[in-house]
Amino acid sequence: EPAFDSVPFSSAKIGCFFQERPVLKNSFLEDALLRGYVSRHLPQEAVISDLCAFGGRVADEIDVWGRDCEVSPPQLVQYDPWGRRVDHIHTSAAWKRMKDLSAQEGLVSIGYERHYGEWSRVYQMSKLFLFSPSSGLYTCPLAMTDGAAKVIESLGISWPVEKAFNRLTTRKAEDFWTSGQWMTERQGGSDVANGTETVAVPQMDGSYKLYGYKWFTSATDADMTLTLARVQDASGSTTSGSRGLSLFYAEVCRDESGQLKGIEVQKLKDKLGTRQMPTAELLLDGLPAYRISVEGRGVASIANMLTITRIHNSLSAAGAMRRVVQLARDYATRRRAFGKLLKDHPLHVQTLARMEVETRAAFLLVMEVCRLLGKEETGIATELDTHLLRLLTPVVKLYTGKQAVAVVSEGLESFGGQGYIEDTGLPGLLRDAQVLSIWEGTTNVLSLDVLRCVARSAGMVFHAYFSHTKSLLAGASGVCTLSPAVQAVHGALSKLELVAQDAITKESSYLDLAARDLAYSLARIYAGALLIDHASWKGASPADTYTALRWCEQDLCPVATNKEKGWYNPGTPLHDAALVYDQQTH
Ligand code: UCC
Ligand code: FAD
Repeated sequence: EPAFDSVPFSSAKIGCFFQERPVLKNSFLEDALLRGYVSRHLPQEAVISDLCAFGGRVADEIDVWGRDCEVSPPQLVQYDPWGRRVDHIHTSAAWKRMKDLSAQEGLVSIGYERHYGEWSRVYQMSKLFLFSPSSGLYTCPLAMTDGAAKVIESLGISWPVEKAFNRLTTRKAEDFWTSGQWMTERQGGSDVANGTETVAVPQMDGSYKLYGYKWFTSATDADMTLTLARVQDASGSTTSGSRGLSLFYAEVCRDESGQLKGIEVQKLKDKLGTRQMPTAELLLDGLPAYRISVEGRGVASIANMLTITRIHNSLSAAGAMRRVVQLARDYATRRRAFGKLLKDHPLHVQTLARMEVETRAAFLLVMEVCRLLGKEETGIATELDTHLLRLLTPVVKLYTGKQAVAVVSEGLESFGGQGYIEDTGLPGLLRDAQVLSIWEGTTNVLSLDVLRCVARSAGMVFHAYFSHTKSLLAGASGVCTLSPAVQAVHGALSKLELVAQDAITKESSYLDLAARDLAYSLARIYAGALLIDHASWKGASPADTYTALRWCEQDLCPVATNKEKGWYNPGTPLHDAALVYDQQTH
């Protein structure tokens, strides 16, 4: 009989082999593209050392807090033991710590201090990019906080929002406020113009009281919010549609008896992901508020918030992709199958390489939008830059949101069964990615937004798009290793030009049907040009060139391909509907 010690399984010993876990390292040092991008555009020593230190802090300290946020989700206590309404949303200690950290690290304020001029947004967003996948979704309140600060700045920093602006953009943890963004009601989150029922009743002192039901309010532990409502006139009537909507600022605070002023928290939503963060349904029952837009300009005035939160959304998408790739490549150096490490299986590494290409493209798209935003905010944007920012914001949001789900899902598979196990922390990445294509405008709604901004600019956004893409390609004209990629993008641009013409003149009825493919084409072509541009920079690596070549091998202009196939012909919607609602019995 073998000696007890050599028996591999017993109640005292559950086998000899234990798989090493994937290790999260300093995400700044681990990310060649991020480091390259920052060295190229923002080589200041203070920035690089801050990002490096923060990357280390995220791995060594913050990531655990993020996990704590997931395992200790918020809870709503509606009543005290004696039956009095209290509406307390209890959040974890880790969630609260994230708030302090966010202020101290300047995760919002960097964008407003503007110490690095036009590159301040790139700096801020690079830091958020490192933070995002470990933040326990604290990036959600930060996105709305940033968006609210942007709206206030654009409308003018004066009473009654001056104090709020200072608090939203402070580095002092004790003063820092976060903001909500309450736009969605029961009837519509996309169609805000028809879905908003909330009314604003004017008060003698010029303020308002809001009455309505906000169906989705995220990070509801916020200190203030921006929200939409319809002003009631003296006869009690309101104006319907978008023209009836105005923008309001409200503080979320309690009266002397401890009750929320004018708000009842009806419930916390039970969500697929984003569980770290409270998302509530709120009854507004006389919420004191100030109108901060011109009457009837609510949607146009909150659009600045949408721009910022959509950029944050894109950043989170790219950040989730980067995180799963970093963990997957580390794991491939620790896990063996069929006699060798996963990293030595070419098919596995091919899979990781494809994820890496997607991640790099997403990163450059996001940083491009941040670059343009930075120019706009420092007053040096050309007309072309402004048009490009308007066009690319929804394009990048919708594209990266979708790709994040695909890449993170693939990433989970690279851990095998462990990718499906909750306490590894991996499944949460996928759950949280799924929301990125829903909130802040769904894929289709943003695709239609692209069409609208093309039509409303009389084609100027396309002019900006084509001329900037071509100028990026021109910079790489002497680099022969990149020429297949350059040719591919040129070819795709020529095809796109035909569809663009239709979109500008609005003469073609197929455009709505082509909207999603058009947006994808805009994203893929632009990402191709950015990858080429980055690969032609003097500090670029062979991996940068390889990424550009690989990216440009795909169909860069699916809208032209599908148009040629007849997918947008007038009969197609009927066929689609017949397929979707097929009732044929056999
Ligand atoms: O979902 C939410 C989540 C909160 C959590 C935060 C997460 C952040 C990321 C964190 C990562 C971890 S908050 C709710 C978000 N809701 C949406 O995104 C709404 C989606 N629906 C749309 O975007 C629609 O297209 C609407 C609501 C904007 C359509 O409204 P209208 O009123 O029908 O549209 P109009 O008439 O076209 O636009 C009214 C005005 C126009 O200005 P004028 O009158 O000057 O021409 C438009 O040009 O608003 C202007 N406008 C815009 N301007 C509309 N959209 C934009 C835009 N995107 N940029 C600039
Ligand atoms: P609908 O508008 O009903 O859309 C349903 C489907 O129809 C989608 O696939 C959409 O793409 C499609 N569709 C709609 N219109 C068209 C069209 N014209 N053409 C083609 N397709 C179309 N909102 C806030 O205001 N504040 C928050 O803090 C907030 N937090 C949220 C948190 C979470 C976790 C979630 C999931 C949502 C949150 N939302 C918030 C709401 C979110 O913004 C909306 O759910 C979203 O904008 C979609 O609106 P909807 O739910 O009404 O969907």
